[in-house]
Amino acid sequence: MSAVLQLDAPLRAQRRPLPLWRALPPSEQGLGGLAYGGAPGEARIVAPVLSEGGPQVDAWLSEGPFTDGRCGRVRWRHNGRWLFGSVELDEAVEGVGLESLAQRAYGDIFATLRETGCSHLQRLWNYLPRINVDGGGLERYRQFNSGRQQAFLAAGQAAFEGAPAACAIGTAEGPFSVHFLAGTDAPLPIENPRQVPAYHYPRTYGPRSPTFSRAALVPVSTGEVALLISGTASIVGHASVHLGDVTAQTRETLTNLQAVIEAAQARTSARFALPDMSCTIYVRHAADAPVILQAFEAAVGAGSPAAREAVVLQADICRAELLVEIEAHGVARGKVLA
Ligand code: 3EB
Repeated sequence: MSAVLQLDAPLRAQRRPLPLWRALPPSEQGLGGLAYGGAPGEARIVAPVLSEGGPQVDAWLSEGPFTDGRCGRVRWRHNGRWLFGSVELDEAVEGVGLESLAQRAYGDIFATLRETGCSHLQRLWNYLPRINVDGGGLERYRQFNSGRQQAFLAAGQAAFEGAPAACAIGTAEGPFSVHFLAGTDAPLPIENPRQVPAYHYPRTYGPRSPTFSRAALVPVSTGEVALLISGTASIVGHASVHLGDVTAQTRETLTNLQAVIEAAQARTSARFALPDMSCTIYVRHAADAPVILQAFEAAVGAGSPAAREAVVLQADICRAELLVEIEAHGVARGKVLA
């Protein structure tokens, strides 16, 4: 296949059960997949899967041929237009804390972007063991934020406006891992008017602010646009709201998702609706899953694609008081507006 064709290669997302995906030959596994409930050797998300369908994969598909490679600790696959990569680091093996770990991981990620020509991050997924635990005077999530922002600045990457869409989730076990989707073209970052941009959170949330935008619009083929929505929680302005009330937190999260979708609508002719999107729901306490799902289904409709395909995971959220976080992605016909 010629390089010209690869530059037009479309990007598609497909969610399917992990056993089905594992049975595919590597040539049909696309760029790669995030394996919720996966095993070592996969881009695994080490979190108990609470949804009925069991472990699932979010596969990111494009046209081959693909090239596989490594850059530092990053393992990647690309086709010249799109790239999916993963880096997993074990603190015990590396012998450094999360701040340095994040700097190493992101340093290798930025080297990968430079080496492959897929220079623009579209979406990042961060998984941190014991995210809310104190790491010697600073919460581990805040240590991660310090290392991440410093790595962005050191690489000359946009650490504030223009930061990529992301999530940062806590796991009980497993390595520190970052998975990422990159491409040759810059996405259009989207903010939520109900929330202070995370990269402008005040110092009370840690010495360096988180580095992410609320969502990204990504042209994925001629006439198709993806909306990639970052992890979204019960935060208004910069404050966590509805402390201790899991139903109210879920509703506020859904209101935030709706607000992000509306903000994105102003920048694209594509029409997005949460009931048609692939959602991942992170639940701090497994016992809360039924009420969270009830509020979620009340919003998207019990029979909707979003309700049928939602992946529910037991995991920690980046602020100790947050009980739920939801992320979503979808594709629709249209263009990103200039
Ligand atoms: C928030 O809105 C909730 O640090 O990359 C959501 C999405 C959150 C991404 C990140 C954190 C991150 O601040 C937490």
